Amino acid sequence: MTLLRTIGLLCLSLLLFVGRADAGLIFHADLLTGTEAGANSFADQVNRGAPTTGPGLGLGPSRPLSFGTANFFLNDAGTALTFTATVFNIDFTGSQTPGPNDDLVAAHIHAGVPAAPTFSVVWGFFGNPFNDLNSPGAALSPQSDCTAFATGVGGTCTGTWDLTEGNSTTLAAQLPNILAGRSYINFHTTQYNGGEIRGFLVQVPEPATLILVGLGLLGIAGMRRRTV
Ligand SMILES: [Ca+2]
Ligand SMILES: [Ca+2]
Ligand SMILES: [Cu+2]
Repeated sequence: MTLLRTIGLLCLSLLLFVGRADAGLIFHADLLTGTEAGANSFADQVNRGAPTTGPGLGLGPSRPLSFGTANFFLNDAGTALTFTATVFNIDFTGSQTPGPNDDLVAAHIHAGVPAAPTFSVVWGFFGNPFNDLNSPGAALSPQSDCTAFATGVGGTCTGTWDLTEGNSTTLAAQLPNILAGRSYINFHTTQYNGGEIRGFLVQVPEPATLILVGLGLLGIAGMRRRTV
């Protein structure tokens, strides 16, 4: 056996082992204004105006676009989806900026069926509905998995969607939608109460898996070259 062939076979067998060991799934979301859709969202500037400080829709000085990122981990058993989100230029306390238009009013995960521009709220983690039932933030008012930045405008949120939690649904019922790319995380503000930023959950291949696939393919390529 050539060295390359040995490496290739070793990587493929490691890959099978990793596949069997399956340590859960990772998802990533980029939250942007441009991803919004539907009534009263950032996409609906006919009714909500361009992003301004207010008071009043589309009134007052303009304000910077909001954005963020979120990372999710679904455990091996598929019973808990843990997430952390970081968001900029949305006012998490109502006093990070003078005007009300950028104030956070609610944040959720939405999921649903194909071909719909917006999906139903399936699990809320700030404001209404609040579905992270075992979170310490359930005792707060408003109910919240989020913490404002000490300085600057925005904050972070973290929580876990457990198997039986949900807004008239459950994680178990929504997993097929999430795995099929039909879910997004959404932050709603006073000005865009239909949604100011959102991002679809996209599954991220684990780095170890990617490296093993790459080495396995290199090994196979090496085998082919030598046998020609
Ligand atoms: Ca504000
Ligand atoms: Ca929970
Ligand atoms: Cu929402």
